[in-house]
Amino acid sequence: MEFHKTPGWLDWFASPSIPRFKLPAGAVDAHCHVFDPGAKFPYAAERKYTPCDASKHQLYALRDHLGFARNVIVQATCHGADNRAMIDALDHADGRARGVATVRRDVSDAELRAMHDSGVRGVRFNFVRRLVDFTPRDELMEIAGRIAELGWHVVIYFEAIDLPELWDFFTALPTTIVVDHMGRPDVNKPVDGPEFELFMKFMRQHDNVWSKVSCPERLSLSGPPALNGEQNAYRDVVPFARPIVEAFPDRVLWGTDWPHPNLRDHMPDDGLLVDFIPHIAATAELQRKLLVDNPMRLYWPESS
Ligand code: 0GY
Repeated sequence: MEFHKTPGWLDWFASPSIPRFKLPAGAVDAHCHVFDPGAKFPYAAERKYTPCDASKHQLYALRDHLGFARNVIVQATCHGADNRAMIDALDHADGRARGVATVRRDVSDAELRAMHDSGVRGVRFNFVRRLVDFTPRDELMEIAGRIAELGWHVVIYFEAIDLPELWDFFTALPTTIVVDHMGRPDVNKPVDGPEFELFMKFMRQHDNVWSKVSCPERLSLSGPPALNGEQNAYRDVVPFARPIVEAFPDRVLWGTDWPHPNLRDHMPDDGLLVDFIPHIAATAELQRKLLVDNPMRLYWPESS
């Protein structure tokens, strides 16, 4: 079956710059996707978009180009609960990739065990309305209970405005919880306002909650790095990401989000995204925790 990407979507940046910021040895890109290709791994009927092809080989070439050692590949909504593209990428990573799957209530224990053997260590629950249809909370809670027994965690993706309504469900989850992209703060609102303060409280009060301080390109209104230097790169995201890194240095992760599905206005140069890291993690110690120690503890505990 042939698939055509959603009209108006940008392709991923084909020739990313070499980052000026040198990643610490063993750094993990803890949020990326594969779309390898639709003819081989068909997209879900219920998807809200069709991405462009982005193969595992291209992902691993980017990993090496940017200076990462490992990847965490996150199931994207356009694949629904068919995890084959992600698992195939894990199976071809020489142990250098772990995965986060999407499963439904009918997944069998044998399927979960096989995913574990391929390197899956979490499931993703998505609450972003433009990306997914509603899944009943009792189904998600049942899945969380089952994957907790495997030592997996739950990755949650939601928008800041929805946190009050999701709070009781999130705080009842029995696993480590990893929030995608800081719970998508609205960077137009004040960093000391009630919305972002609720997110900080969520992390402060629950030490099983981690955050990916990723995706400035999705959150920023001020935009990409100026051509004359990185000073202004996504500067409006810094006041949100930096306090998270500084307050919770042992519970933050970072990822490129390659190949950046769902972007229409601006496609980031992944090298410049890496150059954004020292703006939010200013010291070598914070950088090592963010990029090496934390993702290794969560995804490769046997080697950390
Ligand atoms: C992301 C963000 C997005 C898309 C998905 O699974 C997805 O479709 O994650 C988005 O559109 O914000 O994490 O890649």
